[in-house]
Amino acid sequence: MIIKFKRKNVVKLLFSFGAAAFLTACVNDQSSKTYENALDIPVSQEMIAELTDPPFVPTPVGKRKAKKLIVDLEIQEREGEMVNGVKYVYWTFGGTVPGSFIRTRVGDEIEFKLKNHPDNKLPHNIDLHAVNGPGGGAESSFVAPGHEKIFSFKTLNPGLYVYHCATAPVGMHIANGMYGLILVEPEGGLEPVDREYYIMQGDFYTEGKYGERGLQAFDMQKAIDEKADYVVFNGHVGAMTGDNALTAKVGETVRLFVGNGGPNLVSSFHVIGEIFDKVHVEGGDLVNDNVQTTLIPAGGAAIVEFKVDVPGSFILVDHSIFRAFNKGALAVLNVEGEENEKVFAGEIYEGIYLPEGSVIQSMPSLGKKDDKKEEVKALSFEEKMKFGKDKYMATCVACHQANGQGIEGAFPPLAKADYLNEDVDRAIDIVLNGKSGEITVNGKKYNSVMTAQALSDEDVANVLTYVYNSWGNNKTDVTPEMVKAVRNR
Ligand code: HEC
Ligand SMILES: [Cu+2]
Repeated sequence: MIIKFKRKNVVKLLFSFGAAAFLTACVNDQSSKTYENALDIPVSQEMIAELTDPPFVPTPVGKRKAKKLIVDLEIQEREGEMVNGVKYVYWTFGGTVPGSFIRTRVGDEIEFKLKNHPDNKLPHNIDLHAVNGPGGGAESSFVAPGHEKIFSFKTLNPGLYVYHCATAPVGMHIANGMYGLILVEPEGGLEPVDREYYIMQGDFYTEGKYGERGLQAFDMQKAIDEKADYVVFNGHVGAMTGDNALTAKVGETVRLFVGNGGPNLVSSFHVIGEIFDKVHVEGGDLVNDNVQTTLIPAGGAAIVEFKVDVPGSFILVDHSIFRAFNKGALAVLNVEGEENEKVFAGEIYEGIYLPEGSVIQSMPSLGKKDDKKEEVKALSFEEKMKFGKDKYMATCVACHQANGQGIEGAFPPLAKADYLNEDVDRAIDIVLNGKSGEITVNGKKYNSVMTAQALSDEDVANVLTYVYNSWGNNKTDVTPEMVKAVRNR
């Protein structure tokens, strides 16, 4: 069963890299000699594998010959932050979720050393999908805290593979973040590109619901029911937004190594405003061109490549879209450079179109807005903050994000926002009636649409009181009377 790597596959692969790569590979390098069977590829010398934290990947293998590659990976159980104020104990390969990226080439002989840090509480192991052998190495690598295990394997099949912990209860180990990617490059390496990044989706199950503060324990029942509270890229909400956004320049080709650790959900991976020029489907040899959204199974991966033609913020999402805007499956790629109006001309005309008297669409109203029971007793400031936060986490967070930081180019910030702090009646009006057209917030322009939020006067007062009393804003206390006054203007 091991003889899977046939010469015709190697040749086909080389051809798919284009004539230039093929010629250089064949003309000037002995190492490009192809073997009937990857098992016959000789290894010379030893090398310590470079391991990287997401979203970065190690140096490409290029034309290096097959080697004995030493991978030294340490399991760490450590507390991290899922989203602002929400703590979670992650179990990790190398201290990050996903675990360290491992980059190899076909024919490498991997000597895999797995260490379980003495401070850890549990035994763990590793199942690498790149292994041909029982359990993908799971049995041979089972290791207790304060111990280490060494096993070895030869990489026979090029491709992008998931690795994960396979210690019982397997689902729980994966749900706590124990997964990562191992790349096996083909003979001669993948075609060079300008930027490469490492992204991995995972679903998380916590006792509290999304955004509920404090240390959150893993919730087994929610995991069994597949009711994820968080669906995120790279272990937590906002791992690649704001200052941590991915970057590229106009004209560059970007390659994303995208994996899905699960444990449960499959990913409909999509980049808003981009088309994948190439997708290495399921991380294998098959290359599909011109793809909008690619499906990445739990325990699977894909390599996607695209050239960025225009500047802007491109949003990476799981297009099962509530996961993106309500559970965290959202990352940002910021592209800098010259505009190109031939590719995209932005807004070229705006006129008035009023079929039913309103340009701004309303969210469907769920209840009656003017409940008679309104005149109960006024809420204390603490109650307003609490209800306001709940409302914020249920309604506004999708766009303005958990810390009110917004998303550059798409959703303006509410944290330390000059626009917000300037005029409370205007802010109330925006929440009641929505907003479109260009505005400038903290020196950055936004030109988008916020839909009217169908909230009662009290809800608007609470949510804005929460916003004004968080993240460095001016501490305005917004009352239902103020909201009513704006509503009746
Ligand atoms: C569907 C996405 C979306 C949701 C949900 C949303 N907003 Fe907005 N919001 C926007 C956009 C887009 C703008 C900018 C509109 C423009 O460009 O004219 C905006 C602008 C604002 C502004 C003025 C700009 C600033 O930064 O101060 C305030 C205040 C605001 N929103 C508050 C809220 C509050 C409070 C909620 C929840 C009750 C909310 N928004 C929900 C998308 C959203
Ligand atoms: Cu484990």
